[in-house]
Amino acid sequence: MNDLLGLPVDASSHGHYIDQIIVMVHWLMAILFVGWGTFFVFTLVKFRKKRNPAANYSGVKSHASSYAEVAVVVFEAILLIGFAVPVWSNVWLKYPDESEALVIHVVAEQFAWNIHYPGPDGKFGRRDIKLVSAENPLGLDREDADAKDDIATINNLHVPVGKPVLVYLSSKDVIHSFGLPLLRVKQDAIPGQSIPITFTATMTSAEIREKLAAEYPISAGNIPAQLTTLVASSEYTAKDGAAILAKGDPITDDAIAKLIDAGISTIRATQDTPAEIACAQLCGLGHYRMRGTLALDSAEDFQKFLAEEAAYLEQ
Ligand SMILES: [Cu+2]
Repeated sequence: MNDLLGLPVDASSHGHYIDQIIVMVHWLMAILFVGWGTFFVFTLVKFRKKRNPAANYSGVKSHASSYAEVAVVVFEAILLIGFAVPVWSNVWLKYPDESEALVIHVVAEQFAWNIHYPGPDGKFGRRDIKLVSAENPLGLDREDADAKDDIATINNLHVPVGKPVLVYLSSKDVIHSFGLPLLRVKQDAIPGQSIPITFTATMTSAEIREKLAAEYPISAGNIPAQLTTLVASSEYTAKDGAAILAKGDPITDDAIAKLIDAGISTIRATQDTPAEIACAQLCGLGHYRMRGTLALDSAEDFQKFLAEEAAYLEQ
């Protein structure tokens, strides 16, 4: 059913709950669509002009449509009270203890995501609105002892797989919405509020890339248009052994020409950054470019990311 609805890969521990509700809501909509559509056609035929030349001012006597409406309300109440509310309390209200989770502050602005990690000391440094500038979008006070090791990135969120993440979400200007489609996370970011949201990733970006990889046929004059937006998911070499594409290389027109020359007729390709942060609120003219990359790292890769950022900080 998830494939039928075109839902993206589910890379979080709670995603199946959300998907289950999406599927149920779609079933309800399908039943309503078929039911009301049939009723509409039925009335068109039954009350056609030929058979009913004069208008009937007394109206419908049957209660069938009232019963149908009551049934819809009952079904919706079951969805809401029986499924949506329990999922809400199970998924979003079960915040992990901060000692067991990776705590991250995310501050939205027009049109970027500022990500703030506490650094090795685990303490977030002071932020001051007076210090906000183009170089310091978070307004982080680097003089503060807790801020010295803090890591700040823009549009680049890394989280380790298998560890609960607790995000405190806020906004500097207007209402944005922090959307992580592959993790089934969506939460409005509201100026003046710090809203906690939690999730645990279950798949690394590399695993998702592997899952999304597909074979694309290539031949002279017949190149799938989306191919040049993807990256290679296998290695390809020419007949003389020269490398054409390594795993993860962007697929260029030039590379495709070389592959065809080498007699290769299909290429395995995938998305480079399958997971992203999307703003799900129309937050201004630049809304369309408010997207960040979300890297789902193995524990080692996440430590590597932190070490790289720490080294960058020392410079
Ligand atoms: Cu936005």
